[in-house]
Amino acid sequence: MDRKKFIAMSSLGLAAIKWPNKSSIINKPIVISTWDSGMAVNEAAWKILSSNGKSIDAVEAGAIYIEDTINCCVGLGGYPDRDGIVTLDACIMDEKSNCGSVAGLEQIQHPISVARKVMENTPHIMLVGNGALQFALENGFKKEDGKLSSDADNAYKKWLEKSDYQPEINIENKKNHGPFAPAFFDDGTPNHDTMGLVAMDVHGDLSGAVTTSGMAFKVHGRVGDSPIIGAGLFVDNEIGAATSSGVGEEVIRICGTHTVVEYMRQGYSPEMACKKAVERIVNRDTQKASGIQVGFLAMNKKGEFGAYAIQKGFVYSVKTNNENKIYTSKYIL
Ligand code: SD4
Repeated sequence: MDRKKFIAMSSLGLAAIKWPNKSSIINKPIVISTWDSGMAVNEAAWKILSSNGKSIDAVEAGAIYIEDTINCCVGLGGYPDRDGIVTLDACIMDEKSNCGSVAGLEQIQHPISVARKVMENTPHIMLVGNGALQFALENGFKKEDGKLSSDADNAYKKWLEKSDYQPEINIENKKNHGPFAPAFFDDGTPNHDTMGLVAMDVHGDLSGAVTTSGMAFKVHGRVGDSPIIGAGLFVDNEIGAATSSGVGEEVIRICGTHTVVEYMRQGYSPEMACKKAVERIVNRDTQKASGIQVGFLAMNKKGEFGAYAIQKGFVYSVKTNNENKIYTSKYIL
């Protein structure tokens, strides 16, 4: 930085912020992902990262892995909407701010790969519903039969008994939830597991991916934060990247992951940046926040990582050269 610019920044109180340069990168490659299910996702991504591959390929591989796994909230094995239809949301973003997204996609095994094709093969960013399906089929994806997995079928039948419309998710701590928030489904399955992951490769480049079936038993057509760039995922290769899990509406309201990255740009650590974003949600309506969960997970350009949630129970997985480990997020309420 030249002297003039330094003095100008000092007078604005900005001199304390130091941007990492290549030599200060301390932790690469690295992949971080939401929830404990992220351990296996990290391993899938690591195969690419550890052989000097690109972070965009690593995050896609991680997302593909979980889309192939029976999981209440990801992929075709996920829980359906209130009409009994599984609708999938996914997005992907690379180090050049290229991004692609699909929402409300039905009967396609790998929405993350369709999102990547949107990124690479179209001038657009987001395709939804039938248009996304048509695009997937045109690009060689196979239409699956649309049957629910047996887990999802059982959960849906149970839900139909009452058909209570309670669009709440991610409250892992039963005692703490609000008046209308189910902590777990009746069979004991926790009501969470959207997969968001962020990776930095050996070249120091950041990418991220998110894949989900979204909120269980939602209104048909409802789209959450997960496929929305700046809400469920944001990557700025100069600064860092972030992803989210929880009640998507609250994340969208504050452009959650973009907000987290902007806090990192101001010099906050990943954990503090996530905390500041969570505080925005909590401070806006504390009573409402006491009944819901939102968690943010972030990494900066040095490979430092951190998370914060509204409530107890948000965990995340981190894979580096030294470890693949589950961390517990701090929380506000
Ligand atoms: C959504 N954020 O559709 C997602 C749900 C989620 O773990 O994160 N579940 O609002």
